[in-house]
Amino acid sequence: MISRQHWLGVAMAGLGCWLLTEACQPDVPHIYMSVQDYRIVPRRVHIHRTGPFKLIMTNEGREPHYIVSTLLTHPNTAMEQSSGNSPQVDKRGVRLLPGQRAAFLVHVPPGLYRFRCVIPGHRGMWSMVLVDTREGPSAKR
Ligand SMILES: [Cu+2]
Repeated sequence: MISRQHWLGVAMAGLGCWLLTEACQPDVPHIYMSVQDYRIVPRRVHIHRTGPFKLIMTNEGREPHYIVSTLLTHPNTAMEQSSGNSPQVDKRGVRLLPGQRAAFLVHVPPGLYRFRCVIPGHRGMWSMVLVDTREGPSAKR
């Protein structure tokens, strides 16, 4: 049985890491999502992992996009603060201006998490992330 004190230590270690740099957690896999006019690449991401991962979204288009997802708004998802021009996060998701990048540290329960852009006329912009409990080779095509 794990003591409460141990859990607190783990939580504080995690927080310390979080406040320092991302280099602190070199084993955390990075998932890159390219937000374009008017699609999200890749369409599907399959993560075989129970631990945290990092999701990095970049608006590579010329239009602003507003990506909503329950993964982005989950209590165990935190956006990294960057200096300067930070993307705007709200209760639905993230607004990304052209060229903006948002990095999230994600530790969500297994499930299928959908992403879509809710700006009128941007219907083709969707993607999904499947978080699987089984550890194993990643990237199902
Ligand atoms: Cu859009």
